[in-house]
Amino acid sequence: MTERHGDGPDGRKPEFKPYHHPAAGWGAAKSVTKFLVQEKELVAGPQAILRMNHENGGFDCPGCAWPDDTKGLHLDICENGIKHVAWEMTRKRVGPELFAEHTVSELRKWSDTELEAHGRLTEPMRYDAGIDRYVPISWQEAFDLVGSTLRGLDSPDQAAFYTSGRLGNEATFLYQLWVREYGTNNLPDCSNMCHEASGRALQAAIGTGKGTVDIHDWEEADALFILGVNAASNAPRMLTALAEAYRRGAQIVHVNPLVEAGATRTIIPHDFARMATFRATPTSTLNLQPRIGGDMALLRGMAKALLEMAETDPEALDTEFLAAYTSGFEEYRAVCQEIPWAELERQSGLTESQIRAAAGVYRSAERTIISWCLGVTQHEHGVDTVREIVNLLLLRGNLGRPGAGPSPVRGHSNVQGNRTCGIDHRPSADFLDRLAEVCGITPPRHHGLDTVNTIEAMHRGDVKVFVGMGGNFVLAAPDTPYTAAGLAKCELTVQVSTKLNRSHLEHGKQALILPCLGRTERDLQAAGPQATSVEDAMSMVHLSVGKRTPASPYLLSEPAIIAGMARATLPDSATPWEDYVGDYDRIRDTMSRALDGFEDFNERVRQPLGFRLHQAARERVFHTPSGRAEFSTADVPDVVPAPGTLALGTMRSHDQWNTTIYSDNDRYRGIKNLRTLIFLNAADMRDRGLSEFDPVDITSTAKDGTTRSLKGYLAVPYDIPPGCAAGYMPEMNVLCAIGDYSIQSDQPLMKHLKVTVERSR
Ligand SMILES: Nc1nc2c(c(=O)[nH]1)N[C@H]1C(S)=C(S)[C@@H](COP(=O)(O)OP(=O)(O)OC[C@H]3O[C@@H](n4cnc5c(=O)[nH]c(N)nc54)[C@H](O)[C@@H]3O)O[C@H]1N2
Ligand SMILES: Nc1nc2c(c(=O)[nH]1)N[C@H]1C(S)=C(S)[C@@H](COP(=O)(O)OP(=O)(O)OC[C@H]3O[C@@H](n4cnc5c(=O)[nH]c(N)nc54)[C@H](O)[C@@H]3O)O[C@H]1N2
Ligand SMILES: [Mo]
Repeated sequence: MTERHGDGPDGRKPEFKPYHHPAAGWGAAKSVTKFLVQEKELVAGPQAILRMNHENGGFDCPGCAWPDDTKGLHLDICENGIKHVAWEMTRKRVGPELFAEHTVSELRKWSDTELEAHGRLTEPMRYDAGIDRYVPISWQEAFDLVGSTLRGLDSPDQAAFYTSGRLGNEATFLYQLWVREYGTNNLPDCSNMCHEASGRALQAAIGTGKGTVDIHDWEEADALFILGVNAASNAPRMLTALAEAYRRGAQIVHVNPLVEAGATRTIIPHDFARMATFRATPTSTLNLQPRIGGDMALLRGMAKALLEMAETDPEALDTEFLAAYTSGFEEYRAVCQEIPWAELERQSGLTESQIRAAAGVYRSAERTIISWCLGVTQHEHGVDTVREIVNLLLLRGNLGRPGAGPSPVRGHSNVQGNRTCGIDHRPSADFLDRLAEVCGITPPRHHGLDTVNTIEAMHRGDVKVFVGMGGNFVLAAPDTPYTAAGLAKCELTVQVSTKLNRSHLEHGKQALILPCLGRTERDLQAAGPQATSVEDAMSMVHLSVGKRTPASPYLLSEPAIIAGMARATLPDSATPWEDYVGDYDRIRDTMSRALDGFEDFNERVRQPLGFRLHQAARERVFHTPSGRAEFSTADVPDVVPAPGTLALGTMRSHDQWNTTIYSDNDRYRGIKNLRTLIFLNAADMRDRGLSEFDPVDITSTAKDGTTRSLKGYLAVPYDIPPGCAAGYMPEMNVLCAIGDYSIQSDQPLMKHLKVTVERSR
């Protein structure tokens, strides 16, 4: 399963040439054109793209969760959003013929890129073990198989229902309703690997699981701190916000072991004059390169420096805010004073003067936003670090006022909406009470399984049915062979998907592939064409309308597939499944009664830009035990690698969407034709006697002492702090042991694997 890219049999030579151009701009335009030609979408592609992110009537970009611009400009689309849309719109098809030609064992030998490159799935398929092939099955038979298998289990807790963050709000609501009416809270989701730490930290500190700022706040901030985000590749529309911030004189501090392209300069997509003259705008005023996991020490050091300033500078702290709205400030001040600078330097990998410089920027700004992504969350101490972000914001009252606050960069386009609409393996009692009252069901009260625990339960034989609503579970999850073996033990695995992927091939004893409509496609139901809603990373909820002819006449919408499975599982259900599918307004009516903040949902979601979900913390009302924003006093963790070992972070290349690999190139990092690589500091290369592209074996050691290896990866010298290394997900998930998850968030430690690297023998 650990395939090799780039340096493989096709003989294309890997290349590495550091990138010195601005992010976005013409390189991006060229790359898009090439991609559209490859997908044979040169005509339809651009037309569809012009409909993307339009208020009223367009569809939401299925790429990232960055909010749409607010000025009526619709050209602020990005290279990677276009690739993502074109990927869904491809003319290529995977029908029953392909499955008739190839056994599953044969398909397993294909690379992940090849699997998806064959195009869109067209019909429901069932695995036939006798001939090791997928064969066509009717929708009704497929639903009946799901229903009878689920009804045959000893307990509803023997099934787990995964969600990938693409699912629209209406389908999400129906999905969790089905699962809870059936009787379990086993709702693992991609968020368990993504921003679980952010949700838990923000909930504990300020009583909301989300960031509190919106896009207008980004336009008003005078300091932006961006931690652990590769903006140019993963949230490209953020580049526009950064460039605009730079032009109005804001300070922009990037904190990342790598200096990513988005932390240098960019060409703003809608700024034609500048595009035409190749004039770039800087997107950074300061870059800090901490060691992997060093963010918390940096943040604590900034707080320490600020508290020192406050001894002589009465304006350094917002003392009124601290007194009126927070709890635990004195304890926090004490831990900041106690920790010596030498320890902060050692743990952050930065010097005292660098940390003080960052604190100076923070002190000089009236309005500060701190933004972060996976570089902060996928660590043992991810929750503590996000809480430290809040601590720092609280010191200067940077919360609940314009231009200030915490702003996590969410991943999938609707991952935030999934949580809001009920995908949570630890639902609150209030949420369940209301669901019970409004929907007339008796939801289970005990907590369910998250991603890691679902995999463990498969191995114990406690989970026997797995349903994946989108995503590519086997590759996204840690410990790839272990996860595959868990799926293989299941009685039934069901994947609702748009394209063929590895999770269809690593399946249970029985298996179904259920193909669904994509977001760009027309969704016609009894009451006419339907729209679904999504929530962006800044809590704006708006409608998304697909217009294209579906990839195949046999596709069903996600709500229809969920309702079909639900009806077959719960024949006596009082839930009006068919009515809901006939007209999504009816789902929204129920949601408006069952969910906080969704009053008059149908009406408000039809406003031109949708609506923002109400958040008490934005008004300085904190739903925490103390009724105040709470400081935390966690210790700065020890993240310094043991002698001879390195801290390895896994990340995305520029040319990939999570488990979807478009090509073996990573333009902004200067890499061509290579994914099986490891970026290393020059000193660490020298210590090991390595030169560029020398093959190395990488061995990780898990918390339980077990080891896992990848062999023959190529070493690439890179500007990364000593003791740190980086490489690509999902290939490197082979190195991430199932037991290596954070005790704070249960998130796999995908940004901090403990490895040794040595020349391949
Ligand atoms: N084109 C595209 N867009 C995407 C995605 C995609 O795959 N492709 N994925 C989407 C999803 S689901 C998500 S969650 C987001 C992910 O967006 P990102 O969080 O940007 O994703 P990664 O590629 O994992 O990059 C993590 C960044 O953190 C840095 N980093 C690693 N370790 C540390 C550390 O200890 N401290 C700090 N400060 N930084 C560190 C890495 O150098 C890298 O720049 O993007 C979303 N958008
Ligand atoms: N090592 C390592 N591992 C990681 C990470 C990391 O940084 N490092 N990041 C983690 C993160 S942040 C995340 S979010 C997960 C991502 O985990 P997932 O969400 O599970 O994975 P994706 O690659 O986004 O899923 C791609 C598949 O979704 C299906 N799909 C696409 N569009 C649709 C649609 O509209 N409907 C349906 N039903 N299916 C669709 C297609 O079949 C496609 O093959 O990976 C995690 N894994
Ligand atoms: Mo994510």
